[in-house]
Amino acid sequence: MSGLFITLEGGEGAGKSTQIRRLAARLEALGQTVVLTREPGGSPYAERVREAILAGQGKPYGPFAEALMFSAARLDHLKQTIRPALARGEIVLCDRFADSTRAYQGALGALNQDELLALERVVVGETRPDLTLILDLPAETGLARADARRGGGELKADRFESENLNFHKRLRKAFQSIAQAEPERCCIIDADRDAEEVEFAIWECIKQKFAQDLNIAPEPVD
Ligand code: T5A
Repeated sequence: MSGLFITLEGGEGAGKSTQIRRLAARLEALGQTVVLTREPGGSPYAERVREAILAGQGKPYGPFAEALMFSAARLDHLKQTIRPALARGEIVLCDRFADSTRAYQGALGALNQDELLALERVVVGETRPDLTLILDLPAETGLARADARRGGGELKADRFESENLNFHKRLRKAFQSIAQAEPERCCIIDADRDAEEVEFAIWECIKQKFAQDLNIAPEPVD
């Protein structure tokens, strides 16, 4: 018995947290057991690593060292949370996963992509997502949303939010390239519209991909 592993990816403020909750509710309404989790984080050890990374503690050591920190957290998250849930036949919805390392640490530059992919193979092994939803929107829009959520400057931007606009533009391109390179696994969702419309687009994608697994009745034809 093996469940489904679905990841949500995208730049800052893309709406992943908003959409992952909506998707979970729709799947639960079908009677599915859903595990909602996130990266970095998703297990007690990985949550501690998250705090350190987002506070910028890895930054002085460079992007590859940060990739190693994300990977250490991911190893534990896979072992403690993701693999056991999949083995129980549950649906794992994960807010960010290995594509974020490819995109973010890649976009920071000066990293050998082959080395990053080799690291991913070692850490992730066979536990690859069945589907990755990439929420795509202009970097400026995502950053404005993230800023508004922080109260327009009342709270400090975290380690990656505070990178410059060019970084966030490179990031968007990096996610688009991942989707182009792996169309079987990835579905690009236009996230620059109302949350309801984004939710609908995500659900269309889920139905297309998993109608049989989820026992979703086909749409009536007019
Ligand atoms: N990272 C992570 C790496 O560098 N490498 C890695 O390997 C991994 C795993 C994680 C950081 O770590 C980096 C990436 C990140 O910088 P985080 O706090 O988890 O940090 O940050 P994010 O994943 O970016 O989460 P955010 O909360 O910033 O963005 P979300 O989840 O995409 O957006 P969400 O849903 O919280 O929405 C943001 C705001 O916009 C509103 C929401 O209400 C909210 O206020 N909103 C909308 N507004 C208008 N229209 C819509 N359609 C909207 N949808 C949501």
